Amino acid sequence: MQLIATPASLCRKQTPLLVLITALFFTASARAQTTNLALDGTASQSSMAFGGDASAAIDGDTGGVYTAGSVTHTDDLVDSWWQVDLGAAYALETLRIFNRSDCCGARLSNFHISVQQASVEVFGEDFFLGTGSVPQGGMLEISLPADTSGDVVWIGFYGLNNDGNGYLSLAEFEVIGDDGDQFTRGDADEDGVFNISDAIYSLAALFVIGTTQPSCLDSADVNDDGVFDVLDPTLALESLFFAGSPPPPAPAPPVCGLDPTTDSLDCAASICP
Ligand SMILES: [Ca+2]
Ligand SMILES: [Ca+2]
Ligand SMILES: [Ca+2]
Repeated sequence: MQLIATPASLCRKQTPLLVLITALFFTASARAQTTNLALDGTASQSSMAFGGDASAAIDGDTGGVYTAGSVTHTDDLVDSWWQVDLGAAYALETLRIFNRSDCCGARLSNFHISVQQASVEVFGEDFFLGTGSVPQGGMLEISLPADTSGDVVWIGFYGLNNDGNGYLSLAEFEVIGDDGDQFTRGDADEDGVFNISDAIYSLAALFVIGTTQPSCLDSADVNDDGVFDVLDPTLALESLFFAGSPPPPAPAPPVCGLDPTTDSLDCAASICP
């Protein structure tokens, strides 16, 4: 958490207006916790040969020596594919694909990567079409566009690989994304209800130096702009008391769910009731 505040010694001499101006710049942010979500997913592939189960790419071991037992292997068929189902939609940031290291590096080529949300592709890109490959023993890292949210990540050949066969092997496939803490947007005081107490709690956290900060800045970030500041309790009050004002963005009260955007705020833990 990064806090920006005027030293208390200066505050003592400030007029109320100056205190207010200072408080407008009193914001909090924290790096979102990301993790390899694939480790808790379910892997599958188009076929299997030589005992190379699909789950070998999500066992947390990037070792690429096939006989060590942590590398996948399809049969020699066209359009071989592998995928991991994350079990729910998560905000995703990075994919890392590790090639086997003991041989056959050229096989990991001529493929498409797809991130899907409810069976619809939300990100897709081709790699090494017709030439080149992920280096043998090497890794391909793909930075996903901001706000990519998906529940399935898929890799598959266009027919055959650049080595002229259908063998698809992965030493490991990492899907780096938000760790999946769940919260209700606006419920800054984490009591399970979105009401005026949340606005009061946020105003105190922002303006009264020394007050405990929200443990879930995502829930306090009412407008989901990635910053916790005076706009958030203001919009909370609008949403609560002005007819026609829009509800907070997802997960909007009373829903408790995942943050669909990859901002820099985070929860210390899930705060669902
Ligand atoms: Ca592995
Ligand atoms: Ca509340
Ligand atoms: Ca905000």
